Amino acid sequence: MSKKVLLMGKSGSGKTSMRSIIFHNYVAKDTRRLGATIDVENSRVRFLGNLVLNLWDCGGQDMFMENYFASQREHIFRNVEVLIYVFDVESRDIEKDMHYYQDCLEAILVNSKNAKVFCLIHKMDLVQEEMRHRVFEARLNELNTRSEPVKITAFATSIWDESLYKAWSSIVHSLIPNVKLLESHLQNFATICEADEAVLFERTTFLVISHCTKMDNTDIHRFSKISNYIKLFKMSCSRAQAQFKSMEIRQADFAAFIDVLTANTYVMVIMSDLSIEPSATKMNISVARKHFEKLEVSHIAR
Ligand SMILES: Nc1nc2c(ncn2[C@@H]2O[C@H](COP(=O)(O)OP(=O)(O)OP(=O)(O)O)[C@@H](O)[C@H]2O)c(=O)[nH]1
Ligand SMILES: [Mg+2]
Repeated sequence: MSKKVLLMGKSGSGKTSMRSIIFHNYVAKDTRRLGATIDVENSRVRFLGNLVLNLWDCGGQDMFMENYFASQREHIFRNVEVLIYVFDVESRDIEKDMHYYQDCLEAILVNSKNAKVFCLIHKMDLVQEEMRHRVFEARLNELNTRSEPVKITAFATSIWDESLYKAWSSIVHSLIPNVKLLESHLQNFATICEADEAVLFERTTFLVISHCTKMDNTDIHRFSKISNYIKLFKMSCSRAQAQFKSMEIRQADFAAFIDVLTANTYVMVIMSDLSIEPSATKMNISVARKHFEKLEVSHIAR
């Protein structure tokens, strides 16, 4: 099952950078070497079970954009599941960006009317920290108005922090069929383990697929931070010719376990009841593997 994901936005807005970081193991500074994308670069990324993301990274230079709306219109805009439109927050020609964006929505409405639309206000690191919220809200308001009648989901992102993982986890989440079923099984698993929290990550990207939480936690960005840190750690391991398999962290008030769950996922289990032996938690993860493998193959990837 292949899902077409269009990545669009003006040249230099950061599309190939984010794709390279999330799906091709780049670190942020490597993206400075990227050249402009010529026409469309297609990449297929295997996800859960049979789910394959078919990413269309569309070069944003004017001559390519004009082509997408004219001679390549149907080819580009049909069968789209998700449109991700990337805006450079520092762009000096917002009117032109909006003009292309609206042309794009128009083409989507005709050719893929059920496509979900995500807007990323990108390069947020270039905006002063105390201004970010205000700048984002203003852009979001304008985008909501300009997108009518399409309902959009927007994120403030930067390749220099975990915000990129938050946005892409949400995008990927929207593409997984039967994600609610997966969530309910993860919930059961957490209850059986007596865990405070259980999180499912995709194995290569470390994007969050599903999570369940028993208690309030003050850091709402914790999952995307973990995605970011573990992905970087995995990459350091492979540079040292080692392979990341699992991790256990023990503090005075909690223990965290990260381990392989299925061929496509890792699970993280957070325990605050430290009277529960670590070996019991590891055993629970181990016996859950078969169940989640089956679930993934038979239900999730349908
Ligand atoms: N400061 C900052 N720079 C970024 C960010 N994301 C990407 N960049 C930089 O922006 C430049 C252009 O990025 P690309 O990813 O090549 O842009 P693109 O949207 O693919 O451009 P086209 O292929 O021409 O459409 C690179 O030098 C990146 O390092 C970000 O979040 N913050
Ligand atoms: Mg590019």
